[in-house]
Amino acid sequence: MSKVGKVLRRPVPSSAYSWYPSAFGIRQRQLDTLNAKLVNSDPLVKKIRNKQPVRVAVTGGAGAIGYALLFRIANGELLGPDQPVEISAVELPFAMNALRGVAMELEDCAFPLLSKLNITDDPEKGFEAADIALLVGSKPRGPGMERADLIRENGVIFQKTGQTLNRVAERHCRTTVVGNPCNTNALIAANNAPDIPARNFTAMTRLDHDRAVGFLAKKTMMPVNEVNHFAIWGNHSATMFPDISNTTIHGVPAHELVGEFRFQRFWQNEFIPKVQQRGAKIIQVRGSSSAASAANACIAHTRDWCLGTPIPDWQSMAVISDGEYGVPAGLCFSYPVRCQNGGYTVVTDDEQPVTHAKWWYQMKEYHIENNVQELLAERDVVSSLLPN
Ligand code: NAX
Repeated sequence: MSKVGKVLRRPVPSSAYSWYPSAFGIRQRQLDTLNAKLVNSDPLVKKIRNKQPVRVAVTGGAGAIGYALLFRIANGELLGPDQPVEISAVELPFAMNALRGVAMELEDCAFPLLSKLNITDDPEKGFEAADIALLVGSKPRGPGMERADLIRENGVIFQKTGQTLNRVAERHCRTTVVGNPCNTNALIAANNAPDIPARNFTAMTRLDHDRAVGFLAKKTMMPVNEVNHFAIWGNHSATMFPDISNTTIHGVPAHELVGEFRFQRFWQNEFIPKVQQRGAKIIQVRGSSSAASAANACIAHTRDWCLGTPIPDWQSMAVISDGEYGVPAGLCFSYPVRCQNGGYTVVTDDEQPVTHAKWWYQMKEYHIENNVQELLAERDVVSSLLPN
């Protein structure tokens, strides 16, 4: 098994103290004490608390997503309106001129929170002392290129990136992988950075999550923040599983709102294909892939990870599995997660209170297994890049 087999996450899962009595808040106090210890020993959380500049490295800064991302980070949308940031943008040599132009524009904005801006085509310099790494740059799929070739070619890039992060980034560096195939790229980077905890590598399925929440809000004519407890499971690909079995809309379970039978038809025939195919649809209509919405999702994913998700709701993040829900440990798999104090926990079965007919569970198991199989196949393609 790969090095990222067993990972301990934070905050401490509530199940870890289930043998403590919950009366008089005893269990909660134990959890809070342990979490506080972990948080106080986290240099990134400390930096954010003390408002010291946080160093954010971004690859692909001259690309479409990078262009939409950098300005928002500099404007304080990643870590808050009072948190200084240093940006280090990393590009390939051929795109350095374009990146110089982006840097000039950033200077022209005179962002008060941007304490330092560094652009480079040398990853060693780019990732040096990075607290957060947003890995957006990757090779696009060319005409006639097989998915396996794309996975292999990008795999080599993410192998080097993982090794470089291991050498020069901070040990607490949080890495969000956006560049596709993002789950497998995150897996490769995590495997090649043995000194950085595997839990610090995640891949972005937040765009799929937000797209689905947007559809549900539109369908029910409700504000988006009234749509809660939605989840994306698995791989960021057309196989992903958009799960509305626990979703509540304005506090009411979605299936009660729509009616069980209509809900089943809507979910299977309309909703799932629509979410799975949304990326392709955008390319068809816009002529190029999602950029501003992807940048927005990257910011939301990383912001929630560092600053927390609104409780009791959850978000979707692809994280290195600890074996939850029968997913092989070490795969990078999208789960519903709660973030708090700079860490995350996978939402467990017992936190999903809604009980359904048998077919709901069978469907979920089927889709999770499909995603596991796809990710295992991707892992096989890049097995030579995963040191044992
Ligand atoms: P662009 O082709 O516009 O930009 C990519 C940029 O990355 C280019 O400027 C390129 O020079 C740079 N780059 C490539 N390899 C690099 C490396 N090793 N180091 C530094 N820079 C490097 O693509 P864009 O539209 O910005 O998309 C970027 C990636 O995001 C793609 O892989 C795309 O598939 C992926 N996406 C992921 C999404 C997700 O939800 N996870 C959704 C949006 C997007 O499709």
